Amino acid sequence: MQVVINIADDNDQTPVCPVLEEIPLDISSPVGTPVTQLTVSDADIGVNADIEFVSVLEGGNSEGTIFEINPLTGNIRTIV
Ligand SMILES: [Ca+2]
Repeated sequence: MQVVINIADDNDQTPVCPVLEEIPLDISSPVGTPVTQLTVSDADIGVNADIEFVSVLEGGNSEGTIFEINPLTGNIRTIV
């Protein structure tokens, strides 16, 4: 499965996310298995540098996804 990361920005400096390597994940992994943590930085100051992580499936909704991302930390884990 390929995961696409879109980065949106509301102000001056665009958030930066390093390129991720392929992450092997066993299809039989139990619910809650940690996958990775996204580490995004934003050169803006104060609240303009705040990052929010949101999981969205292609087509614009989040139903049916097999991952959950922590909106504050960027930690991704399996939910099925
Ligand atoms: Ca910014």
